Amino acid sequence: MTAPQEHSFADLGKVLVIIPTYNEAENVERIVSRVRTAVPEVHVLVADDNSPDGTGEMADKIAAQDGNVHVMHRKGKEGLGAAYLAGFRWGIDNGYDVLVEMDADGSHQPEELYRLLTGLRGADLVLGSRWVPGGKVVNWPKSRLILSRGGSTYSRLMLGVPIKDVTGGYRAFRKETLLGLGMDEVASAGYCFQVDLAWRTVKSGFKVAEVPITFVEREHGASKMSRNIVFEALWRVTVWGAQSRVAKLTGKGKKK
Ligand SMILES: Nc1nc2c(ncn2[C@@H]2O[C@H](COP(=O)(O)OP(=O)(O)OP(=O)(O)O)[C@@H](O)[C@H]2O)c(=O)[nH]1
Ligand SMILES: [Mg+2]
Repeated sequence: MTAPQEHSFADLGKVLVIIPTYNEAENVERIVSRVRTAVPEVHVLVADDNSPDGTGEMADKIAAQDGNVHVMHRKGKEGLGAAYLAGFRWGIDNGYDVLVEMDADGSHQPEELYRLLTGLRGADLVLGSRWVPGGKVVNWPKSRLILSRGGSTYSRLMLGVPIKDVTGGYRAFRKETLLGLGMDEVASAGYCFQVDLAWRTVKSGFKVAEVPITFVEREHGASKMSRNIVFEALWRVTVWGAQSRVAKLTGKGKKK
């Protein structure tokens, strides 16, 4: 599926797709080229955490050939959330109006980016969603499906956010949304990062839309997901949900 040629997103301003990488040498060239082909007007920022497998140098070579591709070299592995936050700041400082989150491993298909950008015309944040009608997951074992759906449902109920896929990581933000949600206080570790960003967006009164995506499990390279990341996310969501209930009961509206 490719974006029909008549699609232009100039009305949204300058769009930056941020791709965090850690040991994605097998994927980085392909993902950047797919993005640039699918929606040629968007720019790409690869945010690499000094990957030992040379992903950062590969990204430099791509950037040397294509002026619309940029690379951020970070000191070491600090997690995907920290890389995104640094990428958002770089993008905003460099005049981008729309900041997109996309994994390097092909799970988020660049050919569906036009759906997110189209959705952003009527929203402040658009989530690529696996769990709305038309959304799908390809190549996941049942255990992973249950974990992901369960995690999303649990977060939705605990936090009271009206979002079906609250843990997903294929997203498009308007710059104003990021500036308005208090980026400096976002929990940047693991899956909490995505949940926290979505929750803050809703609480700040911004409009969130979900568009269906087909999520494809990674084919190359190793996953960075671990049991600890999942448990940490569940724990934090539980604490946030409890805190926000207590705050409501005691009349203090805000989460710490
Ligand atoms: N810069 C940076 N990127 C990271 C870090 N951890 C993960 N990433 C990137 O974040 C994206 C998502 O990581 P994945 O390992 O695919 O995590 P996942 O999608 O939950 O796990 P799988 O389903 O097994 O692929 C990929 O592009 C990773 O390279 C990190 O510490 N720093
Ligand atoms: Mg992945």
